[in-house]
Amino acid sequence: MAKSATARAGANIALVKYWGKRDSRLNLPAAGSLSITLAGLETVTTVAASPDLKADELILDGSSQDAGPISKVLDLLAGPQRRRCRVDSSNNFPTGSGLASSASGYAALVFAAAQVFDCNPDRRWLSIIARQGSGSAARSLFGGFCEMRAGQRSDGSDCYAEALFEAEHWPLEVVVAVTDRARKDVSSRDGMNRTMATSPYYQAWVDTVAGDLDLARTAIARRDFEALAAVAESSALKMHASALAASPGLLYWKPATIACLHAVRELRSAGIPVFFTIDAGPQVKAICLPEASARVTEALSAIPGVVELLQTPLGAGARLV
Ligand code: 2P0
Repeated sequence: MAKSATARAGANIALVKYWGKRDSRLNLPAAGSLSITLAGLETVTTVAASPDLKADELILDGSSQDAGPISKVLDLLAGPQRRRCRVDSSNNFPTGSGLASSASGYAALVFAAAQVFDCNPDRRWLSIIARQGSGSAARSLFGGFCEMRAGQRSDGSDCYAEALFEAEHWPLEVVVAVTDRARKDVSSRDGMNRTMATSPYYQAWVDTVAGDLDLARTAIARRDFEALAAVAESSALKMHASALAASPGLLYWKPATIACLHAVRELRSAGIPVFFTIDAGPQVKAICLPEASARVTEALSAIPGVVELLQTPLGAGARLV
């Protein structure tokens, strides 16, 4: 008998970034991270287990892909003797271009698969499984504001994500300026491995993260926009500084990326509550208070090279459809 479930999960954007690992085999981050989950950038994934399948199959946005990475995660969830699955996953935003598709993808996968295999549905435990697919995926199990704990144990049992606040605590808006829809040349995983191995600034970057987490947690608890803006921009720029100093240097930005950063800074200087963050890709995420989103969208849409704008509030964690 085939058994299937469908789950949806939102992409998340880290305000305190994850960039580097203390264990690459178990995918344990070198430091914690803190993120917001987005309502409007979603992955919907159906997992169908069947005794007739000889191997797992993965269909991503309508085309067949190597199922190896998801097989590993399904084995962690339900053991290697589990039934094989057909996994059909689609994103409503560009895949693999610095918009956290692996995060929402693995979160939706483990959430749907836990239902199919009657596993423990505890989100903390699911985040430990999702992390082994993609570190940032642990955070997409949760909605609103989420923190990923680096943990200290070598088995990774204390390395999980947990909720800080639901989206309603502080209804921020996110405007994503897409400057390039192409898949990036260097994946996050390869980029952070290269940074760890070769950047003279890597350890300095890691050493600042715990302090940034304290600042960000406090700013969010107090809904202190200026304080959150300062720490989030600093975290993003430090992450990129460590990556730029790798060998060869990792340059994820396009000219329009930098133009967007200046535009966001100019808006904030003019009293508009907005700040930026950038992940391992050329897109700029502008985070603002809801009353500022029209102004932010207008300013970013005027920048040459911005090919698309996506606007979204914060959203809920992974859930069944
Ligand atoms: C983040 N990124 O905190 C950071 C900022 C990208 C830049 O987490 O190797 O795809 O699978 O654990 O999760 C992207 O890294 O890396 C990421 P793996 P992942 O959002």
